[in-house]
Amino acid sequence: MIHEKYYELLEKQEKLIARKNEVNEEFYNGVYNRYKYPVLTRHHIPIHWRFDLNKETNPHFMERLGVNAVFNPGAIYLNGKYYLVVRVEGVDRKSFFAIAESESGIDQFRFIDVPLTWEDIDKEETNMYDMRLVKHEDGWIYGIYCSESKDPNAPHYDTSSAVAQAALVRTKDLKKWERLPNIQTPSPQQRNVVLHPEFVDGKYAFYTRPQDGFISTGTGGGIAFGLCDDIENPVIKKEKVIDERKYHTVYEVKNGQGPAPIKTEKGWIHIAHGVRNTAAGLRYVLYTFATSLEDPSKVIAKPSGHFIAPYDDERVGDVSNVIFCNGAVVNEKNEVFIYYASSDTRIHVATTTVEKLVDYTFNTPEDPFRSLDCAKQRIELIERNNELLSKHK
Ligand code: M1P
Repeated sequence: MIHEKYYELLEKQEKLIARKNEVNEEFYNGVYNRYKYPVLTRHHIPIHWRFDLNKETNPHFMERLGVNAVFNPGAIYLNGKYYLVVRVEGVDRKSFFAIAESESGIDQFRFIDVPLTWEDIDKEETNMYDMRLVKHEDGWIYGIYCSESKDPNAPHYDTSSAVAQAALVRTKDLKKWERLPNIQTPSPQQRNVVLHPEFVDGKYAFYTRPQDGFISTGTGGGIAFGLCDDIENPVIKKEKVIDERKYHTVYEVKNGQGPAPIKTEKGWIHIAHGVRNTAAGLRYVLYTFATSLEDPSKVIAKPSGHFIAPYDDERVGDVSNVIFCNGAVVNEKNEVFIYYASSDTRIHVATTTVEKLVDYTFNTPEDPFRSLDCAKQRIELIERNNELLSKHK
């Protein structure tokens, strides 16, 4: 017999899922819209994924397998629908992947089927997260995710040190997934690895993030580019850093490619995250840059500062002051949906257009890297505006 509490919770959840989202009119920057509500929270996880519905085995209707957070989704636009491969973190701290679907891309996301699994080829893999979904021109949809295991070289008393590697899966229909071997690179650890959607010089091309520590990138860091001959046995022999960390920028401590870059007439637009240190800990923001259509390892434009930073309630969560993005899609109207998570807790969307992303990325001034030069940059803008204003008095 089904517990009556189930129907009560279901009704409440259906109201939450059906709720229409609205542009947050208090926020304006001309670049993108923010929305009033997150698109997914842990309250969207189906009730039967968390509770045993049977009144006999669960008389108090207790949550048996709780969910702590939903964040950092990969995204894809397929057959007119928006799909997120969401990082779902159980209360046991382990993350797994689950798919949520929406008709609009801004609201009414609903988890479908069951959480994703595939062949278990690595018994040391303990945690998995942050999938980048890439529709490659070879016809497959690839998922590149972070596969985390305990550091085998850590002394026995160290129960925290971990190793991060880039794992690879692929699918044609988001239902049946094939697990391919982990991607090998010259770096001891990898996170934020992303497949470029097109062949480059006839090879598979990846953006990587060389790092020699699990949290700190150590002597590594920066967004790198590398080629791979065989996707079924993925080895990247050479990583070339194309977007470095730099002192006193929003990407001073570390950075990482977000979703696969978006192709436009002027270049590939990249959305990345940058991290800096503060007295309150690390602060994660998003920034953009563009690479050349002829050579996607060549940066040709880079606006200064952040593109999306934690705003209002987004600042607070399990890991506060974090905005992270590994999923964005473009629909047939050239509308762009950027799925970002705030503070490792919930998922939001920001919408813009390809035209606006290009304008922002190519026409926002570059970072002059020094305060006095920043002040001069701003004075130039003010003076140009004052001249215009005086003509229109
Ligand atoms: O907690 C913030 C983010 O930290 C990591 O990002 P990075 O690899 O750049 O340090 C990831 O674990 C990410 O999932 C997380 O949101």
